[in-house]
Amino acid sequence: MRVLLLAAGLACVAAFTADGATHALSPRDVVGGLVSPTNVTAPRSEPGRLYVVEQPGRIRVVVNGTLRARPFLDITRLVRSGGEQGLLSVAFHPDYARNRRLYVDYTDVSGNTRVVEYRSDRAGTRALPASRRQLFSVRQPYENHNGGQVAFGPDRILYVGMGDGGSGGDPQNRAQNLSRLLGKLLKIDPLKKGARPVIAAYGLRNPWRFSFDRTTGDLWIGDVGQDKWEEIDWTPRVSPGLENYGWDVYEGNTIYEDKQPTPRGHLVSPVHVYSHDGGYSVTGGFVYRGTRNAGLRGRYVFGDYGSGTVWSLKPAGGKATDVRTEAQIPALSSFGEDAKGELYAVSLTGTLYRLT
Ligand SMILES: [Ca+2]
Ligand SMILES: [Ca+2]
Repeated sequence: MRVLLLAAGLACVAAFTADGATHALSPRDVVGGLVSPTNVTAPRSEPGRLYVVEQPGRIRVVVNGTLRARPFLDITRLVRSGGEQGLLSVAFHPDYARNRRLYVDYTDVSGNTRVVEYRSDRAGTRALPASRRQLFSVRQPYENHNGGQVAFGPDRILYVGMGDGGSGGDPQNRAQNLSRLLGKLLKIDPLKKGARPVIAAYGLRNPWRFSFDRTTGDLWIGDVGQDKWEEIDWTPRVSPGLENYGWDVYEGNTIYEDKQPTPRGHLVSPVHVYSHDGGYSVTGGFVYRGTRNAGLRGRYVFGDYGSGTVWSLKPAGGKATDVRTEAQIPALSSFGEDAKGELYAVSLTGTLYRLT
């Protein structure tokens, strides 16, 4: 669905799509021709640069809007790619400018999840294959629901989203099982030698994308639903910990399996849900903290891979209010922030967009 600009040169540009809804955002192409991009991000120390993850196993660099020919990292020979498998995200250490450490999450050639550290050269032009250091791996029983997001929290710890392992309905009930790493949000201090991942939260089905608000430190998770409900989970930075987001007892706010949730930590209901009338696979996004889009400040921007709809909502007193349709982006695989907090998105069809 093509977004048509009303008129150029207006101070406030609104747009309409074929469905007739008013949209506040107009995604602008930055670069095309990417190979199945799954993620976009940047270290805080590098304004003007974006790092785009390509599902087959490459990280590409966009410098001031121009795609560099040479990949930053190429691990295609280590990666099984296709469907929900592949190189799924990258996270730069908060001290990347000094320590040159970055972390990737990918599906290996046997279909299992690996979280691995690389370091870049001093100039930051490429990641060094020989610097590879595996933090941990998790065996995957099915091809789908691999999670795949890595991101640093405000505590400078690396968080890793793990899906429930796949198939449908979490057949081995792993998401509620605290002795399994599937269906969890894990955390690990990557600078601590020999550290093992620990469970930060559980009851997740497939937290494909999650983020931390760069201003408040709050955690936002888009957890992909089963048959009926897509959900957004919100957890304030100051929280008791060990949140149970409900799956597979609950899908969204409705009972999915008739059983009791695991009585550990505390049960958290989604802050927002939408039914499969609005899509079928939520792509969690970011609270906008940039400066260019005044109307978006402080709003959480998210979307749906299936319908391509981008929405935003206003967090207020622990509730999601004023849900607004913002744009359409086909095959919306990820949102991402640049160093200054401006928002971008990638389509699996190969385009990087700036949200403006
Ligand atoms: Ca189950
Ligand atoms: Ca849930």
